[in-house]
Amino acid sequence: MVCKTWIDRFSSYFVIFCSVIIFAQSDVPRPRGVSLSKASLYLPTKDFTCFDGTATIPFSYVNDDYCDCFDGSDEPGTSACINGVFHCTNAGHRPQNLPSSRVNDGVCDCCDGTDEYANPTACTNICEELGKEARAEAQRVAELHKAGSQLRIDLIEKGNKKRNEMAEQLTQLEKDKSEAEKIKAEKELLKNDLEMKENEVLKVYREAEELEKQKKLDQEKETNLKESTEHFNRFDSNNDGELSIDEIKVVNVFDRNKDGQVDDDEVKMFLGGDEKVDKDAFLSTTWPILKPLLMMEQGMFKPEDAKTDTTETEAEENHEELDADFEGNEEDNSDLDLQEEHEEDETVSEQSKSYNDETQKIVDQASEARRQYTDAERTVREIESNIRNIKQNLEKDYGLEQEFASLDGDCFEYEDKEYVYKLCMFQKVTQKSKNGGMEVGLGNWGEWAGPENNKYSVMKYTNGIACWNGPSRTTTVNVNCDLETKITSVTEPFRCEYKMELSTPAACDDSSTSQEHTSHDEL
Ligand code: MAN
Repeated sequence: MVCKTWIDRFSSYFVIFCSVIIFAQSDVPRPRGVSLSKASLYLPTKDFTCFDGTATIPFSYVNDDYCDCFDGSDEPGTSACINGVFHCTNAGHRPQNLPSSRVNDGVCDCCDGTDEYANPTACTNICEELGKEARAEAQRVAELHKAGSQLRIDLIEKGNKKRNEMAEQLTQLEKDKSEAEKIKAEKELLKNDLEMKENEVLKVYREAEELEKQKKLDQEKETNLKESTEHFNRFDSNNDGELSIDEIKVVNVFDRNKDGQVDDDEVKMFLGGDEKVDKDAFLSTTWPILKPLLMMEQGMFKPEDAKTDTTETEAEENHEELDADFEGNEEDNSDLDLQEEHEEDETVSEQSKSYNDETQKIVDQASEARRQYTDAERTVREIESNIRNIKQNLEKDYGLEQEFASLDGDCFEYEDKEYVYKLCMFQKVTQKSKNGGMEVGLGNWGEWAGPENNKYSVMKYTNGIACWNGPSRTTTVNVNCDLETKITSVTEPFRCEYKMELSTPAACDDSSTSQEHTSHDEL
């Protein structure tokens, strides 16, 4: 409770004289700053009780320029309370409630000038003029809504038609789906049956193929063993069953740094760091490394990355070097022979895949059954996807009377100096720079977000492309009544938060404007 002293009270007498007892110009007498609806709470014949119920004071304390009530209700006509509310009647225009701090502050806030009563000449009453303008504007809006609501009815009709069609399509698709599923099941049975037969007839081919493969592997192993033993024996010049560094040094391929001689270190690298290698270790460890090097030297094998680097001349030179290193070089051509042999083998095995007439017939039938099954499966998937889309659309909120339904998918563009914006109704909003570059998503259809009494006046598009170092972009679309559907402005009031004004007859509603009018009392 505000503490009041007699001195304070005394200092306010002058103001009491001018403002407390003065009654507002209106049919119903009430203290200054009090609205018609609250007049009954200020009765001069009774003590005044603060609105919050915390105190009851003599009526003479009302508007005495001293704040007695916590809620400021005892000072509606002065600026004594920081939370006081001053009401101006504004006869001829709209009434207004102001923070009472604006009372007698030298600024005319109310069109009737009553907030500046301490200086009666400061403000001119312009309520009639403003009221006239406001009424003309209200009239224009009402007429617009009236004309637009005719178009809105058309949109409602279109919307309902579209939804009915979608519902019919859905029924048809459900039927198609069960038909397609039946076909799919039949095709699956047929496919399984033919695949079983195919498996049966191909078994003998597969087994032959396996055998062939195994035979080839065994042959390769044997050739490799023969080849590696031959090389080992050739290098083992003292026939002691071990290859020493000196014995191996004659093999020029070990000269990895190409300085014209094979160093001990270069050889050791191939011997896994040892001074010598016995036959077993040579076969299992050294030979697998050595063989590709030999082949490379002979120009029969090149690693992927070296293929483009090695010129023919180099390969020839290397070959010659290698020839000089060994005696009995004819035997070294065995690698080349082996490769040619291998190629022929492959051709033979490919050819062996051609089946006899009876088998080929079954393979063809199974392939056809597989193709038909895949088609049937795809058809079911496509129908299911159409059903999902239609269901999604049918669940969308297109307004109280489906007035927005026919606009779903319609796109509208708006250009400013820098960007072209595109709104695709109930889908997405995008932005494209006029200087080129990718389209930027400013949000996907989210929900209606207007106030409780006007839900369909605001659309929200959310989860657009993330803002650099920030949240994802969002767009708020304010939906206004007009005779044509178009975007009238786009702004970005905060970074990556876009605001669009969309006008459309779908938002023209006769009843909403009449509601608006009746909500302003005391005009
Ligand atoms: C782009 C546009 C702008 C946005 C910035 C944020 O330039 O999408 O609208 O403000 O990115 O970095």
